[in-house]
Amino acid sequence: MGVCSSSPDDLNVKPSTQKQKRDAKEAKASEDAKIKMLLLGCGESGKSTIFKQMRILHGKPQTAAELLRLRDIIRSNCVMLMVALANFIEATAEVEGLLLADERKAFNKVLEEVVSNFNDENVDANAEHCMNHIPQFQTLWKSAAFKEAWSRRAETDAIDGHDALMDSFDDITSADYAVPSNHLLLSRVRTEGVVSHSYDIDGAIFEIFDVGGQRYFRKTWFDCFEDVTAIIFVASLSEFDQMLAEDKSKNRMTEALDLFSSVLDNAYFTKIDLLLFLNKKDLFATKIRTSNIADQKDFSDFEGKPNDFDSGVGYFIDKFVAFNEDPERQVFVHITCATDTGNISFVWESCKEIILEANIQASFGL
Ligand SMILES: Nc1nc2c(ncn2[C@@H]2O[C@H](COP(=O)(O)OP(=O)(O)O)[C@@H](O)[C@H]2O)c(=O)[nH]1
Ligand SMILES: [Mg+2]
Repeated sequence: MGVCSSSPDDLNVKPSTQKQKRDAKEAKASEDAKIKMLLLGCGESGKSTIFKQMRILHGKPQTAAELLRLRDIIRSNCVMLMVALANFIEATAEVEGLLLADERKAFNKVLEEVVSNFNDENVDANAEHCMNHIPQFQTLWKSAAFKEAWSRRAETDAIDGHDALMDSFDDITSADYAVPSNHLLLSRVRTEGVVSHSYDIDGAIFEIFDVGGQRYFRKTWFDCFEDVTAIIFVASLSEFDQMLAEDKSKNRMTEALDLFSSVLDNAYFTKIDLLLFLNKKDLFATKIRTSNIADQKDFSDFEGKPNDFDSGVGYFIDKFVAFNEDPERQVFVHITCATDTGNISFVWESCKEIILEANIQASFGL
């Protein structure tokens, strides 16, 4: 995009300064052509998984070095799950009592060598623990005690969905393990600060920002709030009966509702329609069969059919959408499964159209 310098002022500046000015104008023009999209939401809602899906759909495949790192992250995720369950079992006598003699031996070894010096952020150390305790983890994952602990995972820090990793434990710990895309999408590292990536999508440059969702990371969000075209707010449907990792007295869904309300009210975003992804529909579908929404203190006003997927989803949609008091503004709701590439590809097609339209309107100042 060329910019002519024809004003008298421009003629009076030195050539190097003229060039700087021209570069700055060009940079500004290309900034304007960019679509800036934020992924916002609480920790573990699924933001980074959607960020990964964008790369699967529009970016380059993982490099060999990235795949190697992912292998270690996945092994570390297996250890994180086993530690979360072991902590719960140790503190819950009736579950600990389910351990058989050989399982108890494996359990003690894991407590002593893994749990006692565990640091969930040290991927390398955890991947090493994984490889050094394969028989113990195999024994424990099959045990009645760990099955019971998994069924009570809402009371632990276990990440829903990571049972699928332990079910593939033999593959994951084999020497020739090549990370499949479903494991890539299940892998979890906590996002710290803000990360972004640009993709050329249908001729438009989308710069997509992923942020750390836990309370202590939210202060970093403000750095990327200017000139935003679109926001995807991600909330996990399946977390209506779970407490926050960073505050065990706060229901995760209530935290998501509060955060959504503050995003809607944020002065930077008043002109932006919001795309709301009510995520983890697969886990919600399983959970709703046995967990009643009305049993949660914060949602005791639920009057829909108990154990019914549609009633539950409808109730939470109403709760989120009710925060939008501006008739000029829209909240587009999608019920998603972020680990399912087909589902995200389908949902993204309609979101993309809305975002491109919003970008055209914004560029005409509408
Ligand atoms: N089963 C299932 N797991 C999901 C879904 N979305 C995210 N996850 C998993 O939930 C965990 C947290 O997701 P992540 O994207 O890291 O959350 P973030 O903290 O919001 O970035 C990861 O292990 C994901 O694989 C979903 O729709 N279904
Ligand atoms: Mg993340």
